[in-house]
Amino acid sequence: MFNLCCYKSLLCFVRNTKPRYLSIGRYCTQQLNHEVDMSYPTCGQPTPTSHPYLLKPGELIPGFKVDDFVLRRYLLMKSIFTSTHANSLYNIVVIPSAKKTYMTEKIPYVFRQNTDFFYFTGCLEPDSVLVIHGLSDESFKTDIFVQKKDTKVELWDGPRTGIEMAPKLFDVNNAHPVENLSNFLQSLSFQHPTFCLWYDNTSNNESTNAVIKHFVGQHNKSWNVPKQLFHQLRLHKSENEQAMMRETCRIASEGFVDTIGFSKPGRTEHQLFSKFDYEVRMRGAQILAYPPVVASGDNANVIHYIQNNQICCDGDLLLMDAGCELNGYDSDITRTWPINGQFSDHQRVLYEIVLDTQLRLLKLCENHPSLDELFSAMCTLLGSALVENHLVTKTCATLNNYSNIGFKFCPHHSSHYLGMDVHDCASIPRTLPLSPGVVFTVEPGAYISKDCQDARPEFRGLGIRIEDDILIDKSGNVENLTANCPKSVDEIEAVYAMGKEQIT
Ligand SMILES: [Mn+2]
Repeated sequence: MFNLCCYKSLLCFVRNTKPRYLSIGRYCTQQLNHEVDMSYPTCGQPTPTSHPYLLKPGELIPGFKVDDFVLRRYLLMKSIFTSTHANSLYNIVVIPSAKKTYMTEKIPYVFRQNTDFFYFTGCLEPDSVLVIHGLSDESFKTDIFVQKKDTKVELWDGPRTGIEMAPKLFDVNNAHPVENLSNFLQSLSFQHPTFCLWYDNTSNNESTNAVIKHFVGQHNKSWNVPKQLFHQLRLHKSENEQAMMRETCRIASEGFVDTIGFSKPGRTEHQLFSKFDYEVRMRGAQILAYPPVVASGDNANVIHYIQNNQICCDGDLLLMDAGCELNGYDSDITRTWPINGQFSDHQRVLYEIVLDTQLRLLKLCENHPSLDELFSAMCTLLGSALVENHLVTKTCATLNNYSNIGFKFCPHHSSHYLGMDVHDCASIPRTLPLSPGVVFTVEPGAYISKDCQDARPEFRGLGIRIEDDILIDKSGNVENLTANCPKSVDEIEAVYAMGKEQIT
């Protein structure tokens, strides 16, 4: 059989060199293994058979076996039956996938699976629906609704898993064509007239929304929204998830090292965006976790600046907030560095204030505060440091307390949960004390726009944020997942200088 690997070996033979294995650039050293489990035909997503370089035997998603998803469904049903105390009711949970969306006629946006659907199935296909239903957490059934095989469509869009393979691939009881969802729900309701429906109607899957609306209309019922139950499960990361969080954070940290080294006056913000994007993808990330903020000079004072269309000038700082998504898990890092590689005196003063605040917040994490408590600590710490270092005008310092001053100069929260979504588990309040398995960000900033009247003139036009991703491990210890991303003034200046040596 002739394939790329054989072709490479042939070339090596001709050139009398040692064979080099097909790799993702210089970053992937994993050899292709052709002795693979042939038990899966082509499916709608990578399998150990079709993509042995991505998936180990038995994995459904890199790093996760199908059992991980079965366990999550069990835990969901357990929390549903516990939450309702309704053991006599027949509970039906419907979770739709994301829909394909289009930029313009026939031109799709990059598909991203609905996070909850992905968490409970490991299925990467659009137009699918998961239904879990039963009388107790000991006896429930799982049905998945997927797109039927269709040779004509698959010729354009690539293979689908189909009805026949789906039960085996996702380890569910049955699979059905997605068109049968409505009839399936009807027949469940005839068998179990006292059913209780769980559905999150905030998804963009309009066809499933319509089926559910019609269904509850017919039965004159409403539904319960299970979002918070989903998020309670997703909030605490399993050991496998923690391992994936470490990886996504490692990749993004390395992307920052390369981007800092690549930056110099005259490069555009967009070029630095591209450098980061390139470096994380070369290391295996599928996409960026969000549109990065690459903000030079005063642009850093626009918190969600994503235009990224300015030239970086000598003497300015650059604030970059970027992260990647690896097998469904997101990193979220911010670093600020001088575009010419050397902090000026004023830049250094403000930078050290933000860094000192961030280090103090990381230390506080050892007491497992809530994210809101971290935020209020940030406001006070930052406000007092800005006043004590005389960055704030006298008028502003007399009229406000430390906490108000901190909030004036950093109008965003210090922290959010992090995981499969960047702002993960958004329905979970930030008032809960941190606990093992939770991942979150610590990201104080100080923003002094060029028009700011509350700061001394020499500090105007500076915007700084420093953001790390933190895990509370199973023993309750604080693990900084982005510890390898340069942060101190010395580290940043050294990484910048090292980058210049490498560029020829
Ligand atoms: Mn963040």
